[in-house]
Amino acid sequence: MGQVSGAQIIARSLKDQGVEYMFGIVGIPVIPIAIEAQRAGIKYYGFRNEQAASYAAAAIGYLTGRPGVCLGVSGPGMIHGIAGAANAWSNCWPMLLIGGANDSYQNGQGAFQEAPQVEAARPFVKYAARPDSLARAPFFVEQAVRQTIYGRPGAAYLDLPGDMITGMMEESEIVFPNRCPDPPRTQAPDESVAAAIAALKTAQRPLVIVGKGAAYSRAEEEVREFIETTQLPYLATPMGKGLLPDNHPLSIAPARSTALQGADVILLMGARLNWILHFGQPPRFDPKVRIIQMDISAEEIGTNVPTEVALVGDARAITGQLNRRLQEEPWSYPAETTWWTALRKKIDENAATVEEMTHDESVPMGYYRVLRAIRDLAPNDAIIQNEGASTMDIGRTMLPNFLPRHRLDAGSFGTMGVGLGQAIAAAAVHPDKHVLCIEGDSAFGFSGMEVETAARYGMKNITFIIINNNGIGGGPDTLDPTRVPPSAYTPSAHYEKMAEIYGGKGYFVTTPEELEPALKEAMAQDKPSIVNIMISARSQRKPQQFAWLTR
Ligand SMILES: Cc1ncc(C[n+]2csc(CCOP(=O)(O)OP(=O)(O)O)c2C)c(N)n1
Ligand SMILES: [Mg+2]
Repeated sequence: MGQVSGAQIIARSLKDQGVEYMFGIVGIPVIPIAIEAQRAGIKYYGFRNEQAASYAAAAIGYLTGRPGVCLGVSGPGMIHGIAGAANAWSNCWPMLLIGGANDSYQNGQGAFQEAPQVEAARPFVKYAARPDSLARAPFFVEQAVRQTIYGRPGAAYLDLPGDMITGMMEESEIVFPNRCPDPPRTQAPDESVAAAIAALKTAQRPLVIVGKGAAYSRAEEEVREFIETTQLPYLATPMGKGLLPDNHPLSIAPARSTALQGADVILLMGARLNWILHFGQPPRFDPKVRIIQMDISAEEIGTNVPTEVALVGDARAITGQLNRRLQEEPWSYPAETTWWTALRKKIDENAATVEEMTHDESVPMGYYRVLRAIRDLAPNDAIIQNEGASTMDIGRTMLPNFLPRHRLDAGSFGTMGVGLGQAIAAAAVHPDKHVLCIEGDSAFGFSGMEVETAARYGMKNITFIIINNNGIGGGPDTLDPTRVPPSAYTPSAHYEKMAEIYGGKGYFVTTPEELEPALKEAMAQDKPSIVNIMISARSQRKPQQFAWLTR
């Protein structure tokens, strides 16, 4: 025993609470926290902007079930980190933002980088606090971590003044709480489980929607058993994709609009009826649709559409309950119904349209041709990070996921700029898997400098792929600097040259002949590589009945 510093106490508390990853930028007063975190065995990743670091921390929460930490300096650093806290809030992902703060004895004096940080974080976090003393800091760390993962997951904020970080204490005087256990898997009452099955049995046109809440709760085995036992058609939300493999015969993804519009009973499994699902309302949904809603948050029940049966609790536990009930009284939805016929017809029609577009060999290329190449070269266990407007909307339909929690994108908040941070988080958690970071040229620009971060940490498993149409939804081939349209970026910008910063390799692709060889070579490099693919500014999605925009 002896004297320990505030930074040591914080680092040990974080490690005790199961924090494994920290992303951030150091400076006064948080440098010692990063150093002590590394000493405590937490993997620290120094970023180029706290926004990207905060997106990485939130992705860690989703991928691992324990919060990632974003560490930022006081004032502007912490403010940048709010971006990730807000993204975590909207996605319901655990994340812990830690902000340094001015020395507490300078409060109100106009101290260096002084800012109302706890107040600034508050609307986006479940818990925001400044420890009231160094001795009680471990108590606050445990509270913060527990709040991020118990109930509906989300972000927490801890505010640490410089004098607390550098303060010294006798180690024997500090109480370190035990690791807070993973959250209890709460179940639904038996009568609700019975009511859910009974409601499904009365459906003419049932549909299951599997969301990222179910993915977060690691419900993949239970959901697969449920879908295969009941033989119900299902649709995955963007990050619910992969909970069951996307090529599953019961997936009706290509007939999404038809399914949403026609369904008379919908079982939501960890998916919210927010904007991504058009609020569950007409004209995208049947005005009389009946909803069975499984959600971790009681407050979510009944949002936008009244709920017929509420299943409040953990998706994995409750789906297990449904499965046990189905073992007692077996039931499945018939394979030959007019509903299935309508869905299958739509699936076949859409598949034919898309297939044709993927084989269009014209120059400049279109999204579908490029995404086909990526699809065909991606290993089945690749982690797909995908953001942009059309780059993401088309990417979601074209790039299959075969495993749960293997897709990361702009999410419920529609945040551009999450891509590189999420890719780095995924590469940190899965060093043995390929991470394909497929970005619109605009999306890439938000955090493009983090290619250097990925290279610095030897993340050769990441390939950055930019689908470049000269702007936000496309821009002109030439620019007059006196009349730049708001959506335009530099035509044919050579983003791939950023790989030269770290001695990596970049590829500039303009034709279908160059495409596959460049992707293959890039994926085999021993440093992260960048493939910059020019496409037509006029390339678009196939005509949609109702577009599923996700940003
Ligand atoms: C933080 C943030 N800023 C701005 C936007 C608005 N926005 C939506 S999509 C998009 C970029 C689309 O362009 P790109 O990434 O090049 O994809 P494309 O559609 O051109 O393939 C932007 C800026 C946003 N969603 N998030
Ligand atoms: Mg673009």
